[in-house]
Amino acid sequence: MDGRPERAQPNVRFVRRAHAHATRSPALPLTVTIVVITVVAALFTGATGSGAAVTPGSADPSAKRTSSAPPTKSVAPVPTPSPTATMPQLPTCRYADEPAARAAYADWQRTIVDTTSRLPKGYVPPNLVPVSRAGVSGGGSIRRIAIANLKALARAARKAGVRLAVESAYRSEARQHRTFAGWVRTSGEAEARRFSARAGHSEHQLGTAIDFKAAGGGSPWTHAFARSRQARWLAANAWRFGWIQSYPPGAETQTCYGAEAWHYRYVGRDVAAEVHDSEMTLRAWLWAADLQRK
Ligand code: DAL
Ligand code: ZN
Repeated sequence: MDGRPERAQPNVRFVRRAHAHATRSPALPLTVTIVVITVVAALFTGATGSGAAVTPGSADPSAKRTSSAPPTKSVAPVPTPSPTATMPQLPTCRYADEPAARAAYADWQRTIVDTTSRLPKGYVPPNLVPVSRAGVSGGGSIRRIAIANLKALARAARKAGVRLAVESAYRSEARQHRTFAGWVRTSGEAEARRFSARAGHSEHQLGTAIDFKAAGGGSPWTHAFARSRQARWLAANAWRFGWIQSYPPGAETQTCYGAEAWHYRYVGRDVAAEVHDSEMTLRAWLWAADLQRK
């Protein structure tokens, strides 16, 4: 490979995991889910933008990027019948600057921030505290509401012999602006948009997103993190502690971003369990939940 990850399969469904092990009944009643998803898809229909590009990256434009793509087989659609089997194909990703839905600080679990939706200017989440309070090494801050479950996640990982650290956490809008601009300088804007959010559009600005890495390791996007024990443990277990992988393999035609095995957003254990069981991407679940005013 030339340092870039493989392209993932286009035309995957709204669902995100081939290996999902749902243990609860679906989060939404079947008919409601199908109607809601159909409406969401209709909203996206006709959207324009680039699709299935996959490139790792995040905080540090100066970091040399090498492959960190997950194995292609991990992007297969769900193999067994489920409520999601009748869902429409993923919409094409889209770029816009529409005001984010549910942007109140108290609505942190359901705030929609993506390539379409932009957080308000001056958005600075309250009660940011160092991630070290959760007993995790690495720098940065997150909202205090996420600390207990970050601590629980890190403890469970350690028990399983998996040592995690934080590469990047909260970013102000100004910092996200610098980060994106740095990537534009090194990669060009079209390429940068495939792995870095424009200012106002990053989940890191919520103070509830973390880029994980291996303790003692380098930046996750430069060390084949996707195939590491840390990434595999997170993919299987993070949701139990309220953390959801925002950009899973196979969803780039929807999210605009390639798989980021390191990027997790805290949404609380209740919402995380629903998202996990729905087999939808976090983005699709949030849009559906917003339509349903859930
Ligand atoms: N890498 C993710 C998309 C971000 O920049 O927020
Ligand atoms: Zn990230």
